[in-house]
Order: sequence, then C-alpha cells, then structure tokens
Amino acid sequence: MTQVEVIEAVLGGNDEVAAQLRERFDAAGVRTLDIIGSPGSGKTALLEATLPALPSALRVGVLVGDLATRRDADRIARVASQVVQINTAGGCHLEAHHVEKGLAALDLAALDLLVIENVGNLICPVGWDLGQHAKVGVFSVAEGDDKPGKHPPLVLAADALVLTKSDLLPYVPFDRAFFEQDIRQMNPSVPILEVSALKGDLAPWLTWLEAFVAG
Ligand SMILES: Nc1nc2c(ncn2[C@@H]2O[C@H](COP(=O)(O)OP(=O)(O)OP(=O)(O)O)[C@@H](O)[C@H]2O)c(=O)[nH]1
Ligand SMILES: [Mg+2]
Ligand SMILES: [Zn+2]
Repeated sequence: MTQVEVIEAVLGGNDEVAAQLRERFDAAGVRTLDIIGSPGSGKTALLEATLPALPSALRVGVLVGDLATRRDADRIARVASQVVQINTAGGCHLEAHHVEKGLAALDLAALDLLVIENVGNLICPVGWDLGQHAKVGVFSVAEGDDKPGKHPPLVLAADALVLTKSDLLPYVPFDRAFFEQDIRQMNPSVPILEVSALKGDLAPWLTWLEAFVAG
C-alpha cells in the first residue's frame, strides 16, 4: 500500500511537470515531439537526415537522451543550431524533469519545433509524459516485422509510426503486410511513414512533420 502511494506520487510529480512544460511550449509557440524506438532503430539518423530537408525558416531544437556519452548530440549539432544531450545516469527513459533541465540550455523563443529523442527503449518511455504534443514511434525493417505486435503500448500511444531503413528491404526478411496488419489491429488510423534516412527518402515523414508543425 505504502509502495503504491510512493509510485503514484512520483508519477503525479512527472505529470505536473509535464503539464507545466506543455504550457511553456504553447506559450512560446513551440511544437514538441517525443521520438521513441529501440536502441539502434535509427532515431538519430532520421533527425540527421530530416533537419536539413525541412524549410530553412523552420527553427528546430533537439533534446537527446542517453544513458551515457554525448555522441548523438555531437551528430545532431552538425545540422541543428540548438542541441542538448541529457545523460540519464543509467535511467532507461526520459522523465519530464530531465526535459525541464534540458530547457535551461535552450532558447525556446527562438524555436518553432523541439524534437526529443528519447533513450533507445521501446517499452517504458511510452508511459512518461514529457509535455510533448505528439509521440512518434520508430521501427526499422532490420528489427523484424513482428515488433509492433510485441510492443502494443507504443503502437497504441503513437501519433505517427516511422518505418525506417527501407533501403534494407531487399536484404532482410520483412513482411510489410504483416507489419501493417498488426498495427491496424491496435491503431486503425495511425500514419505509417516508410523512410530511408540513409538514402534521404523521407517524403511521407516530411509531409506529416510539416503538417504537425503547422498545428
Ligand atoms: N541502412 C540503413 N541504416 C541506417 C538507417 N538509419 C540508421 N541506420 C544505421 O543504424 C544504426 C543506428 O542508427 P542510429 O541513428 O544511431 O540509431 P538510434 O535509434 O539513434 O540509436 P540509439 O540512440 O542508440 O538508441 C547506425 O549504424 C546507422 O547508420 C537507414 O535508413 N538505413
Ligand atoms: Mg540515437
Ligand atoms: Zn525506463
């Protein structure tokens, strides 16, 4: 009983901070995305390819979470003017207070879009509100076509699902219809956006993203 109360208090604290963050994003006119996918699914590569392909007037900042290192932030710094790496000290997901800390190093007034790359993890990041306006799930063809069926929470929570590394389709067994059927059973309307960050084939994702930024 006591333990349940402690857990509820922690989650309540997160939701409270997340609500404050959402108010700050709205007041600053910044649209915010939380990108969730397993380690190595291609989240950072997607951002590295996406940012230069967006209209140059769009001001984009990135918060990237990892257990250790600043490697992803260093990669993204080549294409974004504002980047912050959040090290979670072993934590397997970002929480709202991490984002709050990260914002201290960002100028929200100078942004139109804030992208949060969550810690590589398909599971628990889904349950933590970061004040985002949308959650994007990233799957890659290299992970196998069965992953959406095995990870319902992300599929249910996602506002869009990116299927990346499509350039590998000729080389790995991947049944696109099976992948889509699993998703549709859980989430009939979520957009499934097939891309290759490597090849720069991003059209459906860029279209979705530009509509999202426009609100
Ligand atoms: N063939 C191919 N490889 C890709 C593509 N996107 C990413 N990769 C490769 O996949 C590996 C992982 O990519 P990352 O972008 O680091 O993945 P991530 O999801 O950010 O990984 P974590 O931040 O560690 O969770 C790298 O070796 C990339 O070069 C793609 O579209 N096609
Ligand atoms: Mg990454
Ligand atoms: Zn976690």
